[in-house]
Order: sequence, then C-alpha cells, then structure tokens
Amino acid sequence: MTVFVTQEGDIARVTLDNPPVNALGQAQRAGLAEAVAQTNAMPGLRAVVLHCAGRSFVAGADIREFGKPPMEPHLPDVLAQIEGAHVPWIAAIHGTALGGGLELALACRYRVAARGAKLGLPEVTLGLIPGAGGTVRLPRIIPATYALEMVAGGKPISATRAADLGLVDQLAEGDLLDSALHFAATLAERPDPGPVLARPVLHPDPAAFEALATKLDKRARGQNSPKEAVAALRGALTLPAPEALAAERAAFLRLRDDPQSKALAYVFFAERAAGRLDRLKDVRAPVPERIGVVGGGTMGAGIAAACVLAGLRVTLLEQTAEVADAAKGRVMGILQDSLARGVIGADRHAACVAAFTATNDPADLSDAQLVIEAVFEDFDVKKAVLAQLETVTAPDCVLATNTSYLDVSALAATMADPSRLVGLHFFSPAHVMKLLEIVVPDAVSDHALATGAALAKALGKITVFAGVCDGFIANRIMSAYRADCEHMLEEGALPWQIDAAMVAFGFPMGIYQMQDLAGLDIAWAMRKRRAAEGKRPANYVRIPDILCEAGRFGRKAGRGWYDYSSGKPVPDPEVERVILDESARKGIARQDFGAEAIMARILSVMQAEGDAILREGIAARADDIDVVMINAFGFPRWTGGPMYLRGPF
Ligand code: 3H9
Repeated sequence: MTVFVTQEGDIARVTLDNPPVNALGQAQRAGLAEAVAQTNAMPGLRAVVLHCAGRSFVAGADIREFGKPPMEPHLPDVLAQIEGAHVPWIAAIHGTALGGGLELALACRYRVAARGAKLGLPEVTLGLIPGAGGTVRLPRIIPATYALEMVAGGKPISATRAADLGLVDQLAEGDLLDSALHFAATLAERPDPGPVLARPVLHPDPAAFEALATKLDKRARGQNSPKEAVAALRGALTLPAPEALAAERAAFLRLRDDPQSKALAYVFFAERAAGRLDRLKDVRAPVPERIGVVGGGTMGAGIAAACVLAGLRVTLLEQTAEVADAAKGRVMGILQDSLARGVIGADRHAACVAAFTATNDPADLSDAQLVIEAVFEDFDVKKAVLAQLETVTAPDCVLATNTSYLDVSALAATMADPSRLVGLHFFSPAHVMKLLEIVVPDAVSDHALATGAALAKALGKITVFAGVCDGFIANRIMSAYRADCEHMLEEGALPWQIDAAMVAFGFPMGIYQMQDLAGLDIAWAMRKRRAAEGKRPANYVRIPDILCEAGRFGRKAGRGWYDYSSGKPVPDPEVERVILDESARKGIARQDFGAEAIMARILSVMQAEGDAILREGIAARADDIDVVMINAFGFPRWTGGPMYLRGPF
C-alpha cells in the first residue's frame, strides 16, 4: 500500500508514501484513483488533504517506467478524477513538487506549501514536456509568460515565489499538515475558484510571452523538448482545454520515444550512480564542517567560496598577510557577486562572510577536519605543503590535493601517513562548476575517501571517482582530443572550422575558443616542462607554441587562436598563415574537413581514450566518463555523452 486514506471528522487525508521521493509509478497512480473513489463515497466530507510521507512531495512520474509501455491508469485520467472529485482536494507540499508531482498539485483545487518547498516542471531537462496537463493548467493559475518560463526553462521556483505568483494559495506557518488541515477547515471563508480547467487562461502580456519564447527557443540549440514546450504553451493559450490536453499528451508520448529523452534519462541515472563507490558501501563519514584551504589563487578562492556558500567554516592559509588579504578579497568578491545575482540573500551573505577567515599562520588550521591544498601545480611545492600540513593538523584531519595532472599516489608516498591523502579535482570556477573528480590514490583510507565524498555532497557537486593517471578522466580525454585537433589543423582544418563543428554538434563553444578563454600560457608552460623532462611526443605539433611565442595568450591578451580586437572572436589570417606554414614545413598535403568529419574524428578519439581509461580501471563505468564529459566540458547532455553515443555497452 503506497497510498492510504484516513478520515478526521469532515476532512479526509490521503497520504502517498513511496520512498525516496514519492515518484508516481503505476501503483501510486492506481492508489490515487482508488483514493478518489473512496473519498467520493465518504458522506459529509468537506475537503481532502493530499500529502506525502518522507522528505518530499512527489518528485515526478517514475522515470524508471519510461522505457516500458504505458500502464493504466494513466496520470492524466487520475488527475481528471481528482479535479472532478466531489469535494475540493488540497495539496500539502513540502520538499519538491516536480513534473508529474506539480501536475498532481495543479489538479487539486488549492495548494498549501512549506516555506522551503520547491515547485517546478523540469521535464524539458529530461527531453520531455509535462504529459499530464501541466502546460494547460499552469497558465490558468499563473500568467502565461511565467508558465512558459517554468515549462520551457525547466527551473523550479521557491514556495515564496510560487505564493507571489498565485501558484501556492498559502504558505504554511509551522507544521505543514496542521496548516493544510486548518486551510481545509476554513474553506468556507474563501471564494471557490472552481476546477482549474474550467478557468480562462491568464495571458495579460502577449509581447512578453513572445519575447521569452524567442529567447528560450534560441537557448535550446539542438535540443527538441524546449521547442515542444513552447508549442504546447501556445496550444494551451489558443485551443479549448480538452484539445490542448490531447495535443500536450501526444507531444509527451512522441518525446518519450525520442532518442534525446532516452539519452537524458540515462544521464540522470548515470549522474546519481557516479557518486557511488563499492568500497564505501558501508562507510559513513560526517560532513567536515571546518575546512582549511591552502592557496588563495583563483582555484583556492573558488573552493573556499563554494565551502562557505554550502554553510561550512573555512580558514584559508596563504604565505604572507598581504597575500592572505588579497585572497580574502577574491573570496569576498565571489560572495558579493552571489549576493548581487540573488543566489544568496543578505542574511546568508553575512553568515558566509563570518564563516571565512584568511590567515598566514599555519597553526590556524589545527582544528580543521579537512584541508584542501590548491597551491601551484608543482610536485615539490605540493609535497612541501603536505609535509607542513601533517605537522599542524590533527592526525584524523583528512588532507586533499586539488591537482589536475600530478600523481596523487606518488604525492601520498612522500607523506608520513599516506592514508590521509585524497585527490579532489575541482573545475574552475570551483563555486560554479558542478563536477568534482575524487581521485583515489593507492594508500587512501576509507575515512579520507568518504570524507571527500561527504564534502562533495554538501557542496552539491556531481561526483565521479577516478583512479590515478595523468589528467584523471576529464583532462586525460581533453588532452587526447586536443592533441588530435592539432593534428587536424596540420592536415587541413582551421580552428574556427573545428569550433563551428563542435558548436553545431551542441557544445557551448569549441575547443579553441575555450582555450582562448582559459589562456594559452599555462598549457605552454606545462609543455615546456614536459619537453625538459624528455616527454615530448614524436609527432609534436608546434602551432600552439608558435602562437605563444608571439604573445598570443588568448582572450586576456586580445589575441590567441582568434583575434579579439573587436571584442569578439574573429578568425585571424595570421593564425591561418602559421597553420599553413606548419603543414608545408612538415610536407603535409592539406585536405578539406567537413563538420561531420571533424566531429566523427573528435568522437572517435574521445571514445578510444575512454576505452583505455576503462581498461586501466581509471573509471569504473563508461557512464562515469559520460558524466565527466558532460559536466566538465559541456558535451551536449541530450546526446548522452561520447560513450553512450557509440551504442550499447
Ligand atoms: C515527469 O514527471 C513527466 C510527467 O510530466 C508526465 C507524466 C505523464 N523517478 O536525485 P537524488 C530517485 S518526468 C524515479 O539522488 P536529491 C533517484 O534516482 C519527471 N526515480 O536526490 C535516486 O535514486 P537512487 C520529472 C527518481 O535529494 C533517489 O530518487 N521530475 C525520480 O539530490 C534520490 O534522488 C524530475 O525531473 C523520478 N522522478 O534530489 C525530477 N526522482 O537513490 C527528478 C528521483 O536509487 N528528480 N529519483 O539513486 C530530481 O530532480 C531529484 O531527484 C530531486 C531529489 C530534486 C527530486
């Protein structure tokens, strides 16, 4: 039994209990239909309060059922029964009401929500649109432009925002269920708005609707569902409700069979599975609440900001008081920006500022539970920092190195207690990027690994565990395809052709614009170091070095792979000349590359490197590689990732 009904006087309570997030599967739909029949038959009833057990209201239709043939009763029919019930239903919402969950709440006559609740129609993020009346009922409760934003944008809104829009009738003061029961008991005092589908659409500003539709359509790029969402909303505004419902349902079923939605459902589950490691199955570590960060450059400041924004206390260590002050300035800048953009309110901002300290005294790290070093990417520098940390921190304090390429097992081997060291590879900017690679060195303890994982969860990161190798998963694949793109330059392609092919495929930007944004000098320095160590590959491509020798360090220098003198990236004949000269010097006959050939080659290199990573056990699953490529480098999510694209594995 996942849906049960109780009666308290003239109010019935319907409780849905399907842990962990009350997803609506066949059993829950059947249970709700039965609850409608049961409550319809209760004499003298005034209202029904629908609420959910556990941490959340309903988080949507059960995504696990999407691969199977639809099973009766269908959600639209169940919702029609709720809407047409003999007495009004009131949804009591806590946690999240998402997708089919919000559609369920929309079919109720009223909604009461806990202040911390979130409400949304995120179906587009799964390559779908709402399929149970969401696009038709929502613009009858809130103005159409806001409905469009929720349906085609996919971002949930807070309960307070929902109350402002009229989506929530009452915010609960104190206990949610008590509030909802009180609301039910006092229904006679408020006007009855009637069943939602019987109400007219709210469309006060068609121009704003059209402007938003155009913007969302542009943002969708290669993704199908946002366009369908816009079309469904237009249908809701122009068609009679029953026709709009039928059109929405048809589009939903069409999208459910679309390869993009299958890929997105795969990514949804892959991202959740990636954070699990067999050896930690029975290991629990508390969230480390006192964090130390060593090094306050861009990366260290970003990590420190991410931690305070997640409610943790941070002490940042720098070498001198002056440098510590500069680092503090960087962290405060990020916090100020978060305040200005409305990510946090004034109270949270003040709490974050109070939770941060910058120091040049290593002893200030003595009570830290986890210290992350983010100093210069050099083995000896990091080794010295770790040696110092071992002396100033408690023996059970976990130490973490934020490195992109260095051998974390070798670093650990230089320590008195190598089991304390875990690799935490953040992506820049660390307070924004969702991905965290947890690097697993040979000697690391379960406690250190689990503490890293607990931190990742507290920061809201998508976590992937990676073995030790040059570049781990993300940078190793990036290095491989970057090197191959350089060969393509010598063989006949131009940087802007490669970038255009990647953008057409769905990347937010191509690899050359990305390099220009990051700056070309750091990779140049690394190439020179590797050359000095005798690690230069046989078929070395000199083009990037020639650009750096000419001071073309990327966007910050006004010139890199592109010319930025106009403020925008413009193909540069000087770069083309360098490339053509190198082809000629090596005696390579240049050939034309079409966008398809470029992408086929990039994908095959990514897949080959992915295979090597799997063979060597650096990643546990092909899915993990897809999760990394999507979240580190903007590989288009709706394709499923490079490994998924190759077909079943
Ligand atoms: C839809 O509703 C279509 C309708 O319009 C049309 C119907 C006709 N189904 O994320 P977490 C699992 S489309 C099945 O780790 P959190 C999840 O896999 C749906 N399972 O927790 C995980 O399982 P496990 C629209 C689901 O607190 C566990 O629950 N809804 C579903 O970080 C915990 O999840 C959405 O797109 C589901 N719908 O985040 C919302 N949802 O432990 C999708 C979760 O075995 N869900 N699971 O790995 C979310 O965004 C997040 O899970 C949520 C909780 C915010 C709810």
